[in-house]
Amino acid sequence: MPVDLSGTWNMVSNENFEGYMLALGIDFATRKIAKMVKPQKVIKQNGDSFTIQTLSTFRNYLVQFKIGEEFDEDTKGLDNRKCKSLVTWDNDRLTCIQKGEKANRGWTHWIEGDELYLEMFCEGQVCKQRFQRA
Ligand code: VL7
Repeated sequence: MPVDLSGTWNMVSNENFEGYMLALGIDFATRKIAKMVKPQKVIKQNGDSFTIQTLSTFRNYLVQFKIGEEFDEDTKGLDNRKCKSLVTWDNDRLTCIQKGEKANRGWTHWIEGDELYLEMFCEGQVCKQRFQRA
């Protein structure tokens, strides 16, 4: 039985978001606003089906997928790119590879103690975020 990431989670720390956004080519004005926001993750996990909402006062982002099934991701409102994305369990880490224009792009989520972790990576930059239950 895999872990259950379901719930509403508030961001409590955000490391190297700037480097990650630069790797994605996000413009200065957008980065300035984006780094101020503390997004909330709303995760719904039902067997192999997931919905992950990233909610903030600035922008919202929604992704839905099934484990092991590649899907077309449009990062609309973020860097506006198309990716072929695939999410799998790497032991207890939910891991996504986002194939597209940007090399080595993806993210991984896991739980440690009472906290939800997220690492987002792109072209050598790693952004580390931590969340606590709302
Ligand atoms: C989604 C932002 C930077 C543009 C707005 C930033 C603040 C947040 O894909 C993501 O999460 C995965 C794993 O949980 C599920 O989709 C992260 C936020 C990354 C990238 C681009 C800055 C603009 C608003 C919605």
